[in-house]
Amino acid sequence: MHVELYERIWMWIAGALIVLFLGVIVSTAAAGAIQPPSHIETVDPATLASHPEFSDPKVKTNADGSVTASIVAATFSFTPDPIEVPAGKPVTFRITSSDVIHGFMVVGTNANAMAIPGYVSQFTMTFDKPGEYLIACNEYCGVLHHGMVGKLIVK
Ligand SMILES: [Cu+2]
Repeated sequence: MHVELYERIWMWIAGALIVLFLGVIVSTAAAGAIQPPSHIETVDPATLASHPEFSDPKVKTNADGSVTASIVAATFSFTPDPIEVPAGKPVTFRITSSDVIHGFMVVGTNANAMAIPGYVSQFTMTFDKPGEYLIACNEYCGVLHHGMVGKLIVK
């Protein structure tokens, strides 16, 4: 079978790209780079009820004025709700799930993380504008997913 030179060149380029992309996937997986966003901390989702932090998830004020918000997502709500945080202070969100994968998104901000059973997703951000923000689950989690919302009050 005769294949034109340019056809052959493009076939080799396409083949090389496939090998490159597969190589990137395999190497990042092997290097352990595939993990929940920003944080590697595991927690047993089956024993959250007796966990020192997540059995009673709440907002705690630290000595330096910053705030740590521990949050548990479960079908189909977030605990605590509402979440009250101070304006202008760094808020560290620590989020996990007790059942399936949920999303935690503060609508209109950059706050967005997955709530993954077995892991603690953590990120820190500061809310400068006081007000009420909608928290939405943005990972499909079941029949009432569309109603899985919470409220963040910044004051
Ligand atoms: Cu959901």
